[in-house]
Amino acid sequence: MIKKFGIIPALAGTLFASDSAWAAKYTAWWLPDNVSTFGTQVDKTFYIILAITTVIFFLVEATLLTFLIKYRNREGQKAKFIHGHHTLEIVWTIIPAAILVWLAFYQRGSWAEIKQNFPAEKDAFVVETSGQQFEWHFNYAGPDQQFGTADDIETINQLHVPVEKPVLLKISSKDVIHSFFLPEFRLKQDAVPGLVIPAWFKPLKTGVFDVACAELCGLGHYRMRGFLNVYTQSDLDTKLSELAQETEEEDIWE
Ligand SMILES: [Cu+2]
Repeated sequence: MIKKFGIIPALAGTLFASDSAWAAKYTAWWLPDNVSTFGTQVDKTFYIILAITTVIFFLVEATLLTFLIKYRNREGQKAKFIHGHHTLEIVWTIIPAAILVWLAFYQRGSWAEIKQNFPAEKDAFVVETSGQQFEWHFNYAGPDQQFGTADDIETINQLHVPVEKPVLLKISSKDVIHSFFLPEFRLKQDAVPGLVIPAWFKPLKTGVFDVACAELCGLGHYRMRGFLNVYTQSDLDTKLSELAQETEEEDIWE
Protein backbone atom coordinates (compact mmCIF):
# COMPACT_ATOMS: atom_id res chain seq x y z
CA MET A 1 0.00 0.00 0.00
CA ILE A 2 2.96 2.29 -0.44
CA LYS A 3 1.33 5.00 -2.45
CA LYS A 4 4.10 6.46 -4.54
CA PHE A 5 7.69 5.62 -5.21
CA GLY A 6 10.76 7.81 -5.01
CA ILE A 7 10.87 9.32 -8.50
CA ILE A 8 7.14 10.10 -8.62
CA PRO A 9 7.10 12.35 -5.53
CA ALA A 10 10.12 14.17 -6.91
CA LEU A 11 8.38 14.77 -10.25
CA ALA A 12 5.04 15.61 -8.68
CA GLY A 13 6.76 17.97 -6.26
CA THR A 14 8.19 19.93 -9.19
CA LEU A 15 4.96 19.87 -11.21
CA PHE A 16 2.62 20.85 -8.40
CA ALA A 17 4.93 23.03 -6.33
CA SER A 18 2.53 25.93 -6.80
CA ASP A 19 -0.29 24.11 -4.99
CA SER A 20 1.08 23.08 -1.62
CA ALA A 21 -1.97 21.10 -0.40
CA TRP A 22 -1.95 19.09 -3.61
CA ALA A 23 1.80 18.65 -3.44
CA ALA A 24 1.67 17.51 0.19
CA LYS A 25 -1.00 14.94 -0.60
CA TYR A 26 0.54 13.45 -3.71
CA THR A 27 4.19 13.61 -2.72
CA ALA A 28 3.65 11.75 0.56
CA TRP A 29 5.28 8.36 0.14
CA TRP A 30 3.61 6.58 3.06
CA LEU A 31 -0.05 5.70 3.73
CA PRO A 32 -2.49 8.63 3.47
CA ASP A 33 -4.24 9.67 6.71
CA ASN A 34 -7.02 7.30 7.64
CA VAL A 35 -10.58 8.67 7.51
CA SER A 36 -12.74 5.58 8.17
CA THR A 37 -13.81 3.94 11.42
CA PHE A 38 -12.15 0.61 10.61
CA GLY A 39 -9.00 2.04 8.96
CA THR A 40 -6.83 1.85 12.08
CA GLN A 41 -7.46 -1.92 12.33
CA VAL A 42 -6.42 -2.38 8.69
CA ASP A 43 -3.28 -0.30 9.27
CA LYS A 44 -2.40 -2.24 12.41
CA THR A 45 -2.57 -5.55 10.51
CA PHE A 46 -0.46 -4.01 7.73
CA TYR A 47 2.23 -2.86 10.21
CA ILE A 48 2.33 -6.25 11.94
CA ILE A 49 2.87 -8.02 8.59
CA LEU A 50 5.46 -5.40 7.61
CA ALA A 51 7.35 -5.93 10.90
CA ILE A 52 7.37 -9.74 10.52
CA THR A 53 8.49 -9.64 6.88
CA THR A 54 11.17 -7.01 7.65
CA VAL A 55 12.71 -9.17 10.40
CA ILE A 56 12.63 -12.26 8.16
CA PHE A 57 14.08 -10.30 5.23
CA PHE A 58 17.13 -9.21 7.26
CA LEU A 59 17.61 -12.71 8.74
CA VAL A 60 17.54 -14.32 5.28
CA GLU A 61 19.86 -11.72 3.71
CA ALA A 62 22.31 -11.92 6.64
CA THR A 63 22.39 -15.73 6.37
CA LEU A 64 22.90 -15.53 2.61
CA LEU A 65 25.81 -13.08 2.95
CA THR A 66 27.42 -15.11 5.74
CA PHE A 67 27.28 -18.30 3.67
CA LEU A 68 28.53 -16.53 0.55
CA ILE A 69 31.61 -15.34 2.39
CA LYS A 70 32.17 -18.40 4.57
CA TYR A 71 31.90 -20.96 1.78
CA ARG A 72 33.45 -18.97 -1.07
CA ASN A 73 36.03 -20.58 -3.37
CA ARG A 74 39.35 -20.67 -1.56
CA GLU A 75 42.66 -22.47 -1.63
CA GLY A 76 42.28 -25.87 0.03
CA GLN A 77 38.48 -25.70 0.23
CA LYS A 78 36.44 -27.71 -2.22
CA ALA A 79 32.69 -27.33 -2.88
CA LYS A 80 30.71 -30.41 -1.87
CA PHE A 81 27.16 -31.57 -2.47
CA ILE A 82 24.83 -31.56 0.54
CA HIS A 83 21.50 -33.31 0.25
CA GLY A 84 19.45 -31.26 2.70
CA HIS A 85 18.33 -31.34 6.30
CA HIS A 86 14.92 -32.74 7.29
CA THR A 87 14.70 -31.10 10.71
CA LEU A 88 15.62 -27.69 9.30
CA GLU A 89 13.09 -28.05 6.47
CA ILE A 90 10.33 -28.99 8.90
CA VAL A 91 11.20 -26.02 11.14
CA TRP A 92 11.20 -23.47 8.33
CA THR A 93 7.88 -24.81 7.06
CA ILE A 94 6.15 -24.89 10.44
CA ILE A 95 7.19 -21.39 11.53
CA PRO A 96 5.73 -19.51 8.50
CA ALA A 97 2.63 -21.75 8.59
CA ALA A 98 2.12 -20.93 12.29
CA ILE A 99 2.54 -17.20 11.58
CA LEU A 100 -0.05 -17.36 8.77
CA VAL A 101 -2.54 -19.26 10.94
CA TRP A 102 -2.04 -16.76 13.77
CA LEU A 103 -2.58 -13.85 11.32
CA ALA A 104 -5.75 -15.48 10.02
CA PHE A 105 -7.19 -15.63 13.55
CA TYR A 106 -5.79 -12.23 14.54
CA GLN A 107 -7.56 -10.37 11.71
CA ARG A 108 -10.75 -12.45 11.81
CA GLY A 109 -12.71 -9.81 13.76
CA SER A 110 -11.73 -6.96 11.41
CA TRP A 111 -12.55 -9.04 8.33
CA ALA A 112 -16.00 -9.82 9.73
CA GLU A 113 -16.61 -6.16 10.55
CA ILE A 114 -15.50 -4.85 7.15
CA LYS A 115 -16.52 -7.60 4.72
CA GLN A 116 -19.33 -9.54 6.39
CA ASN A 117 -21.38 -7.49 8.88
CA PHE A 118 -22.93 -4.80 6.71
CA PRO A 119 -25.08 -2.02 8.17
CA ALA A 120 -28.83 -2.42 7.63
CA GLU A 121 -30.10 -0.47 4.60
CA LYS A 122 -32.48 1.52 6.78
CA ASP A 123 -29.59 2.78 8.96
CA ALA A 124 -27.23 3.54 6.09
CA PHE A 125 -26.83 5.95 3.20
CA VAL A 126 -27.14 3.68 0.18
CA VAL A 127 -25.50 4.35 -3.18
CA GLU A 128 -25.51 2.07 -6.22
CA THR A 129 -21.99 2.19 -7.59
CA SER A 130 -20.80 0.86 -10.90
CA GLY A 131 -17.64 0.92 -12.91
CA GLN A 132 -17.64 1.51 -16.64
CA GLN A 133 -14.54 2.04 -18.79
CA PHE A 134 -13.30 4.55 -17.59
CA GLU A 135 -15.46 6.21 -14.99
CA TRP A 136 -17.45 5.57 -11.82
CA HIS A 137 -21.24 5.92 -11.88
CA PHE A 138 -23.14 6.63 -8.67
CA ASN A 139 -26.89 6.26 -8.39
CA TYR A 140 -28.87 7.72 -5.45
CA ALA A 141 -32.48 6.96 -4.58
CA GLY A 142 -33.54 10.62 -4.95
CA PRO A 143 -36.31 12.45 -3.05
CA ASP A 144 -38.68 9.41 -2.92
CA GLN A 145 -35.97 7.23 -1.28
CA GLN A 146 -36.67 4.46 -3.82
CA PHE A 147 -34.21 3.11 -6.35
CA GLY A 148 -35.25 2.53 -9.94
CA THR A 149 -37.70 5.42 -10.10
CA ALA A 150 -37.71 8.54 -12.31
CA ASP A 151 -36.27 10.81 -9.61
CA ASP A 152 -33.10 8.76 -9.08
CA ILE A 153 -30.00 10.91 -9.18
CA GLU A 154 -26.94 9.85 -11.13
CA THR A 155 -23.50 11.37 -10.78
CA ILE A 156 -20.31 10.47 -12.62
CA ASN A 157 -17.01 10.36 -10.73
CA GLN A 158 -18.50 12.38 -7.84
CA LEU A 159 -19.69 10.43 -4.82
CA HIS A 160 -21.55 12.46 -2.18
CA VAL A 161 -22.00 10.98 1.30
CA PRO A 162 -22.72 12.08 4.89
CA VAL A 163 -20.11 12.17 7.67
CA GLU A 164 -20.38 9.87 10.70
CA LYS A 165 -23.05 7.69 9.13
CA PRO A 166 -22.55 4.25 7.58
CA VAL A 167 -22.43 4.41 3.79
CA LEU A 168 -23.52 1.23 2.02
CA LEU A 169 -22.38 0.83 -1.57
CA LYS A 170 -23.79 -1.76 -3.94
CA ILE A 171 -20.92 -2.27 -6.32
CA SER A 172 -21.19 -3.67 -9.84
CA SER A 173 -19.65 -3.19 -13.25
CA LYS A 174 -21.11 -2.48 -16.67
CA ASP A 175 -18.25 -4.01 -18.64
CA VAL A 176 -15.00 -5.46 -17.28
CA ILE A 177 -13.66 -6.09 -13.79
CA HIS A 178 -12.80 -2.84 -11.99
CA SER A 179 -11.77 -2.34 -8.40
CA PHE A 180 -13.40 0.35 -6.29
CA PHE A 181 -10.66 1.82 -4.11
CA LEU A 182 -10.84 4.47 -1.38
CA PRO A 183 -7.22 4.83 -0.18
CA GLU A 184 -8.04 7.14 2.74
CA PHE A 185 -10.75 4.74 3.93
CA ARG A 186 -8.67 1.55 3.56
CA LEU A 187 -11.45 0.09 1.44
CA LYS A 188 -11.01 -1.87 -1.76
CA GLN A 189 -13.60 -4.03 -3.49
CA ASP A 190 -13.69 -5.58 -6.94
CA ALA A 191 -16.53 -4.48 -9.22
CA VAL A 192 -17.56 -7.55 -11.19
CA PRO A 193 -20.01 -7.64 -14.14
CA GLY A 194 -23.14 -9.61 -13.24
CA LEU A 195 -22.64 -9.32 -9.50
CA VAL A 196 -23.78 -6.73 -6.97
CA ILE A 197 -21.25 -6.75 -4.14
CA PRO A 198 -21.86 -4.71 -0.99
CA ALA A 199 -19.15 -2.59 0.64
CA TRP A 200 -19.44 -0.15 3.51
CA PHE A 201 -17.52 2.51 5.41
CA LYS A 202 -18.18 5.26 7.91
CA PRO A 203 -16.35 8.56 7.34
CA LEU A 204 -14.81 10.23 10.40
CA LYS A 205 -14.49 13.70 8.87
CA THR A 206 -15.75 15.89 6.04
CA GLY A 207 -13.63 16.69 3.00
CA VAL A 208 -12.78 15.57 -0.50
CA PHE A 209 -11.02 12.24 -0.96
CA ASP A 210 -9.87 10.03 -3.82
CA VAL A 211 -11.86 7.32 -5.58
CA ALA A 212 -9.57 5.17 -7.69
CA CYS A 213 -9.80 2.09 -9.83
CA ALA A 214 -7.30 -0.48 -8.56
CA GLU A 215 -7.70 -2.98 -11.37
CA LEU A 216 -5.96 -2.59 -14.71
CA CYS A 217 -9.20 -2.38 -16.68
CA GLY A 218 -8.12 -1.15 -20.10
CA LEU A 219 -6.13 1.54 -21.87
CA GLY A 220 -7.85 4.40 -20.01
CA HIS A 221 -7.40 2.83 -16.57
CA TYR A 222 -5.01 5.60 -15.49
CA ARG A 223 -7.75 8.22 -15.77
CA MET A 224 -10.48 6.24 -14.01
CA ARG A 225 -10.55 8.58 -11.07
CA GLY A 226 -13.33 10.03 -8.99
CA PHE A 227 -13.87 12.05 -5.84
CA LEU A 228 -15.55 11.19 -2.59
CA ASN A 229 -17.17 14.25 -1.06
CA VAL A 230 -18.02 13.88 2.62
CA TYR A 231 -20.50 16.46 3.95
CA THR A 232 -22.38 17.16 7.15
CA GLN A 233 -25.93 15.81 6.86
CA SER A 234 -27.42 19.28 6.22
CA ASP A 235 -24.82 20.13 3.54
CA LEU A 236 -25.48 16.77 1.90
CA ASP A 237 -29.23 17.41 1.89
CA THR A 238 -28.59 20.74 0.14
CA LYS A 239 -26.27 19.10 -2.40
CA LEU A 240 -28.72 16.27 -3.14
CA SER A 241 -31.66 18.63 -3.58
CA GLU A 242 -29.56 20.69 -6.05
CA LEU A 243 -28.78 17.49 -7.95
CA ALA A 244 -32.45 16.42 -7.82
CA GLN A 245 -33.37 19.80 -9.30
CA GLU A 246 -30.87 19.30 -12.14
CA THR A 247 -32.19 15.78 -12.79
CA GLU A 248 -35.72 17.14 -13.00
CA GLU A 249 -34.64 19.85 -15.48
CA GLU A 250 -32.82 17.28 -17.63
CA ASP A 251 -35.95 15.10 -17.67
CA ILE A 252 -37.98 18.00 -19.09
CA TRP A 253 -35.56 18.30 -22.01
CA GLU A 254 -35.55 14.60 -22.76
CU1 LIG B 1 -11.37 0.50 -13.94
